[in-house]
Amino acid sequence: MASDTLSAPQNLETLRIWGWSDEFTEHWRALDVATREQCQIARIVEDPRGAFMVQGISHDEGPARAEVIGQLRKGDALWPAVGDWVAIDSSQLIRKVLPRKGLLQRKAAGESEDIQALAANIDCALIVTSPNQDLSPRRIERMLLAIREANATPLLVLNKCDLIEPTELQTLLDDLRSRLNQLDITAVSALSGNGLTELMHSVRSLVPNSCPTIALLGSSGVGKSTLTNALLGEDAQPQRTSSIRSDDSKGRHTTTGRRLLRTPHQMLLIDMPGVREFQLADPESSLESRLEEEFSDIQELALRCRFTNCGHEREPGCQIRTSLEQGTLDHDRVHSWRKLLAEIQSRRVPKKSSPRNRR
Ligand SMILES: Nc1nc2c(ncn2[C@@H]2O[C@H](COP(=O)(O)OP(=O)(O)OP(=O)(O)O)[C@@H](O)[C@H]2O)c(=O)[nH]1
Ligand SMILES: [Mg+2]
Ligand SMILES: [Zn+2]
Repeated sequence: MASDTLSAPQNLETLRIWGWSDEFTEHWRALDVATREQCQIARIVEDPRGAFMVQGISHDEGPARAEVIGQLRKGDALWPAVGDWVAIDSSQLIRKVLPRKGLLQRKAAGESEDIQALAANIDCALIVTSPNQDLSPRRIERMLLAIREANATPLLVLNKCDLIEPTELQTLLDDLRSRLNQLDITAVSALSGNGLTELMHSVRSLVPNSCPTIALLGSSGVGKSTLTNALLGEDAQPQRTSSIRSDDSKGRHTTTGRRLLRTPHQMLLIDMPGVREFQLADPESSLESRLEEEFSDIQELALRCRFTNCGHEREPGCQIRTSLEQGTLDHDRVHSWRKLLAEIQSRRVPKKSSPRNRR
């Protein structure tokens, strides 16, 4: 497509290497004429305190600094997040945020009800974990719901596989696959480079975009930045990494901001700070359907229980209980499903239906 059809004074190829795709062309065309005449398109690649760094305007230069115009602070205009496409004027002011493909978000840690935007317009999210105390299927399941809600494809990356024996690794992978309903899992060692080619193949086969945007999500110390550096190659300026604590294997929260970076293999990576807690932030209504998708195995069984209001405890003809007894369904997985369902439904204000109703 020629750049004039975009009616933006810039090269479409430069935008494409930063992840631009045709759906955003539609969004750009839908903006008012004044914005399109006075602005260029750029992508937010970093959001240091009080400012934004953008890319996509010029092919050769590094990121440019931008600020947000006052009007964006009012009303319900979208506030930029890393990964967003924005309209930026000649004074480097961000005038508008283009509609998103999706937003990865969570409830901010602690007591606050604030919602924290993690990354916008991602195609894929790597949930990075490692075979030590960090490994938590429960946390992975929460992240899965948020990733699906962001319209992105999840992939579990089991990093630091150099630290365990091959037979132990195989058992762990088998357990995780059965626990997480056949989720795509790739075992890698960011340190030795093992598994990285397979990881890139998996991403390519799961995500159709020619230049996908991939967020790295996981606790501090699992090796997100080490993995980012390995995928960026030697020519890139590396992300800082640091050793985990020897007493409890916890990370030191080395990465403090989100950064979108280009790899030599036409991929865009967003390295993120470690998240320990992952509280869901999306509306209850959409999360409930994500839960149904994510736990479709359990959902299908529940539909075949004798009673439509089966509580899956002691009711006769309960397919979930039968599968648990036969060992074809994982106890922890059912427990997680119940907990997440209760958590999502408890947000419903006012409470209309009990969790026992089928739909
Ligand atoms: N043995 C081994 N160590 C690894 C591997 N990947 C990362 N590490 C080490 O794990 C430690 C933490 O790595 P980081 O990349 O800083 O972890 P992070 O996930 O970015 O952590 P935060 O930025 O704090 O969220 C470092 O000492 C790395 O060298 C791996 O594949 N094998
Ligand atoms: Mg890091
Ligand atoms: Zn039942």
